[in-house]
Amino acid sequence: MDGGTIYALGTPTPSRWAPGALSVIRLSGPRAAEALIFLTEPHAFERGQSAREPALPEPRRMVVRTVIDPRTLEKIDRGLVVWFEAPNSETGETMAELHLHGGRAVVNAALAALATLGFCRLAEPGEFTRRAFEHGKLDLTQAEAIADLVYAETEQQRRLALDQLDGALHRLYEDWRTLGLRALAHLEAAIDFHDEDLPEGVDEEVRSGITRLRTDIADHLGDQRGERLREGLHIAIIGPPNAGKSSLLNLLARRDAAIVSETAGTTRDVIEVHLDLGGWPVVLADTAGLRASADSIEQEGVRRAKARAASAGLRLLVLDATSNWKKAMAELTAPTVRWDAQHDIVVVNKVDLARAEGAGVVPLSAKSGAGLPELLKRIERSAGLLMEAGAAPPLTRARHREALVEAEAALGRALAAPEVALAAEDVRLAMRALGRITGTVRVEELLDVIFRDFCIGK
Ligand SMILES: Nc1nc2c(ncn2[C@@H]2O[C@H](COP(=O)(O)OP(=O)(O)OP(=O)(O)O)[C@@H](O)[C@H]2O)c(=O)[nH]1
Ligand SMILES: [Mg+2]
Repeated sequence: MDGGTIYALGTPTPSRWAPGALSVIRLSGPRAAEALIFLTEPHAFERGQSAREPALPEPRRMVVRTVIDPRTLEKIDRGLVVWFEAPNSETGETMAELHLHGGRAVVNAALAALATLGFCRLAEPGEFTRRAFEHGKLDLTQAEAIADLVYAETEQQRRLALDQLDGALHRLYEDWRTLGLRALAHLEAAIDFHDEDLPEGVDEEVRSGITRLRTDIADHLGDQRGERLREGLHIAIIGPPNAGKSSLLNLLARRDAAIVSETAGTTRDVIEVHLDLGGWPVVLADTAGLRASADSIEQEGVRRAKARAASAGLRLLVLDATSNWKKAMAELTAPTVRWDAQHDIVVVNKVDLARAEGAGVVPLSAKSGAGLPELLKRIERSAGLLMEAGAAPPLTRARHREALVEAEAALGRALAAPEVALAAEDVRLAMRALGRITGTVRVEELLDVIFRDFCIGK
């Protein structure tokens, strides 16, 4: 990659069946404004350089122009164009945009016209965002937030991505780094001033600062909200055979995702569907009925059901109203399966056949749909409690987690270090790990991976 002028279609590639009303082509780089002149001023390209000055509209002001092929002077489309002067643009470079009609022929002709100029090239995936990072317009967490925003499917995912784009995570990690660097400065001062006899261990005040920082990082690591929001909250439907678990999955998914039958022990594998429940992204899993069985396949199903119950963020225990469901409830919750009384939900199904009352349980008929609104409300409430708790921005990526684990361990070593010089080295390592998250330290090897994440229409 070089610092030349690049261009790309910023909107999805129009297909024959679904052209868009609009397509936007973006340019970035030193000759972006020049390219704009050549595509909008007849004969400017032949005249060359001298055409630069007069024809440019005011920066940041959209104007209507006929877009032409600079060599043949063939008209391509009429659209809106705008340009931005460096460094006041998204990438920090001179940028231009062509807002054209969204047909395939229009877009192809405009892209071909740009290619004939000879001094700009198609951008690599993610190159615009990469340039914004390189010019200090974004840090790495914000660059990742752009990808998250583009891929956000639910309201809550969108909010999380937007907070991160606004710099919520950047501020958190940079504040920590500032605290760590301050502690490091103290440690280094101690080393410098005690040339001959180094003080043993770390000064009490610095020690408590490092301890607090380490605790904050550990708390942040224990917080699963962000990952749940990006990947979806895992909800496991569990319960005895034949209670209506698969029926409930199908009801929530609004399709026949799982087989329903009166034969107890129908479901064996874990069946997953992805849903949006009240703005929360959810991965809902139907599981095998929990019972002792001689059938080895069913035993494996029960093992998987328990494993899923243990790993899920939220559990729906489905019981059969026509059975002794209170007894089943007592038997099936902890220790048989993991149970979190504050968030997990007991559903008593088949209330069209038998009445069911009990504190906190949700009566339901998966057959008629009665009770579904109340169940949805309860799921949304639990999901909200699980994901919203706490004001600090949540951890969102495995990449961040890795660096934070490293930082936390290094701070732990610093606290146990027998000598100030060793402690300082560990604090320095911890700060380097934090710096890797935001991109404050050299991160070349990370960049390609991160920026490849988002490339619309590719
Ligand atoms: N009357 C009535 N029947 C229901 C209701 N929900 C499910 N059933 C019936 O109960 C039987 C079992 O339903 P499933 O959804 O397959 O139950 P399951 O819990 O997935 O069963 P396994 O996979 O065998 O563990 C089927 O015959 C359903 O039609 C309900 O609300 N009312
Ligand atoms: Mg089933």
